[in-house]
Amino acid sequence: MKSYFVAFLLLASSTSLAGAAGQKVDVVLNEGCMCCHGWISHMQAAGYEVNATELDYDAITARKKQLGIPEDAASCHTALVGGYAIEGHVPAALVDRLLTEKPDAVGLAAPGMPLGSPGMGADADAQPYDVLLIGKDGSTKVFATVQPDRG
Ligand SMILES: [Cu+2]
Repeated sequence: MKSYFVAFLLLASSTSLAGAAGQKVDVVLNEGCMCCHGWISHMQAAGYEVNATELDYDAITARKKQLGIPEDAASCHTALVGGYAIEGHVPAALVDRLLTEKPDAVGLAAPGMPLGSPGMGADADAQPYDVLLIGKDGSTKVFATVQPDRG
């Protein structure tokens, strides 16, 4: 029974890596953004290949606008994965889900910088936060409500 369970876990983890393997993530971030680098490490640990470019604030804001990310959904870094925009500290598992489901949409956003989100560190007071699906018309709806890392 025990070995069966371990085999199942190995299968489950290799399956989730297969979803991300070889997927390239292009991310733009502000110079010296520590939480952005935390998110990049999180994505790399999940099997994504990350290419990071440091830009100044205005250039990043312009990139968000160009990609169709609403101002009220904005966060720090902005990424592109498989044709989708990923704004802020979105968990890798939800990026996996997006790439599997392939909705007709701009992408995902974790607005602001939620405590306990990947790259933001654990926080005992962190509250659940919403990851939004951004529509091509600029509308947003909840894609998932995430339980934060409370440490
Ligand atoms: Cu951040």
